[in-house]
Amino acid sequence: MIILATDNQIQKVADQLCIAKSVAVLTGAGVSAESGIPTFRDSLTGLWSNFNAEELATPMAFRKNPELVWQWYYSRRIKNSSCKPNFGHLALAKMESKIDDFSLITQNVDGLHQAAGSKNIIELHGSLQNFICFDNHHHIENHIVDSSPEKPPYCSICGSLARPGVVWFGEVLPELAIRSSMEALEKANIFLVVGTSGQVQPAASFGLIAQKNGATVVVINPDESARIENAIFLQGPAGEILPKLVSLTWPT
Ligand code: BV8
Repeated sequence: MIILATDNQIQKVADQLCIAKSVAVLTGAGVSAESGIPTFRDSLTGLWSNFNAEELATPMAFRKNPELVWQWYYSRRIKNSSCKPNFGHLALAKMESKIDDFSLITQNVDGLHQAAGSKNIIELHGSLQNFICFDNHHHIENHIVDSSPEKPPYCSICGSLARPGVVWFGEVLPELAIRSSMEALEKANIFLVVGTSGQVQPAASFGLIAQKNGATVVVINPDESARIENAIFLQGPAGEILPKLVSLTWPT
């Protein structure tokens, strides 16, 4: 992929970033694309090619066919474990080290921002590093998860089925994640929206909320359709735009 945004366009954002007191970033599946993790709406490949992610990522799908949904998440967990943070993840970790008040809000469940060294991470949709039981959200040990590729193990406390510690469609987001995100959007001078198609609520509304609070919103995405009205658009892959933005903002 090539960078379509001009150096001049990126420099204009760098000029604002270097004087920003508070920065918030929202990432979606696109920021992990260059690490080899298919984006959420990429057609599901192989065994999953005849399924729709939004239909599988629901409590109803799990109740209807726990083995199918379990195997999908198990395969994603194995895939994620072999993927490494890319230059986009690393650039966001460096940006955080340069800005006193920095919040990284992610829709992703792959753990790559943590692996890249980012610290103040708000996981809106949970994490594939964490498994819980369906009925009571008791923690399920990773070694029990790893030893059961075909079907969900049972919770040793209440006997209900294990499930991934992610937020499914139709489930409410963690209260703390929402509260922390709103706090970050209230004070951000700049809000970067990176690698998300803006289809999933409530994250899809964060750009508008940030704008209403007076932030400059910058969208980073190779796809024009991700544009947000009255926002700056830097067209190109996150793994190339973000490192360039960081090097132009902090040249040393
Ligand atoms: C909620 C975890 C309140 C699981 C995910 C009816 C009933 C109930 C709710 C609803 C309803 N109708 C609507 C809703 C709300 C619903 C929703 O928004 N639905 C959509 C589909 C219309 N939201 C919810 O249900 C949320 N909860 O609202 O609670 C409630 C509760 C009950 C009743 C009513 C209300 C919960 C949503 C959380 C779902 N869980 N993930 C899992 O991962 O399996 S969401 C899932 O989609 C992933 O987290 C993913 O990150 C996220 C968003 O997608 P994107 O990240 O944007 O990924 P996508 O593939 O779409 O796009 C990738 C982008 O990257 C593209 O733009 C591409 O151009 C770009 N890209 C590609 N390469 C690169 C790149 N960018 C940069 N660099 C590159 N190299």
